[in-house]
Amino acid sequence: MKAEILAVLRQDAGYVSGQELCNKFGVSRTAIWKAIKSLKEMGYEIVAVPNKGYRLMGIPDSINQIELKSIRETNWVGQEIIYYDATDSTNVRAKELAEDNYPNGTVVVANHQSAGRGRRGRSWESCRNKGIYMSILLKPDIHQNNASMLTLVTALAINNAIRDVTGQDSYIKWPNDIIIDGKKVCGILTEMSAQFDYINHIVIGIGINVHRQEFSEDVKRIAGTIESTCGKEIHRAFLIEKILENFEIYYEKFLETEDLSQLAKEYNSQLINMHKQVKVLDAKEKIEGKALGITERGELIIDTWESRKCISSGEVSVRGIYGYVE
Ligand code: BT5
Repeated sequence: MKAEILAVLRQDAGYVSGQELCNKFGVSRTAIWKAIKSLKEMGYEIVAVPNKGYRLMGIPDSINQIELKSIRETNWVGQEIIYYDATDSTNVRAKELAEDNYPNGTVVVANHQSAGRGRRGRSWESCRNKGIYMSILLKPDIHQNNASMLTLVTALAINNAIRDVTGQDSYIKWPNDIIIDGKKVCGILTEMSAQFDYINHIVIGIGINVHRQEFSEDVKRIAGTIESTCGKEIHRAFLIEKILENFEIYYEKFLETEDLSQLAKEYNSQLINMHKQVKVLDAKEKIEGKALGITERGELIIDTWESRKCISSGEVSVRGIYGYVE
């Protein structure tokens, strides 16, 4: 009921009477009072004025179920939200939930990860209270060869959400980063469990550096935070909600064709590598050239001296010739 009370208080800029809340939820005044007390203990500033009622004056930067449910406007993503104050990795938790038959669209969110994961066994620094660490569980009926495109679909959803919430320019670095001011502020890790001809589930892990924080020596060079460049405070739950809303839209477009034919143009307009010299790391052969955007299958087109090559996103990374981006 706490999420529902919050939602009502949020809708109304003025006071909401205790009686109105009792009637709405069919509970006693004491039950409402207790729920309000508990919300206050969670950091919500709620004033109570006799004969007027309750009014929401301030919200904490929480990303728990109650906060997320109270602002939820999605149709199916995040109908089930599992929150951890701390866990090892939200991707690991989401995979367990998949085994326990949690539904398509379940979202796992954590305020801290002790063993956040990147691709190829790399790690993801997950500072407590500073970032967003979350995973979306999907059970799509698609061909498994098409699953890697979901990283790009997610990048597009996140990039638009960041632009929307912060009002600043952010860009996609193919295939799985979001970049602001030359720094990586977000990474995506897509993992799949599949049979020979059938996908059991896909977990899309998203890590975003939101508030200013200290990174380790290793990561400092490339990592940045959203807040350090946008000059305003970001409420993490709002950003999560925007990402989930966008994800629903882009994912549904992807499902219509099982490729990026409807999304490639928009993706290319937000691609930081566009028309820049890049080199491909972790690939079998050395590839260097000018990036020309993505194909409808999400491959990066690179114009090398000899030919045009299409690189699949799978496990490779790209870098600028001199640094992480340029
Ligand atoms: C990624 O891998 O960028 C995917 C990161 C996905 C993290 C999310 S958090 C929620 C979910 N649960 C998980 O356990 N993981 C997902 P990759 O492209 O391999 O980049 C990893 C590299 O980024 C590291 O080797 C570092 O160099 C750098 N890095 C680590 N932590 C970072 C951070 N907080 N911000 C920016 N860069 C970071």
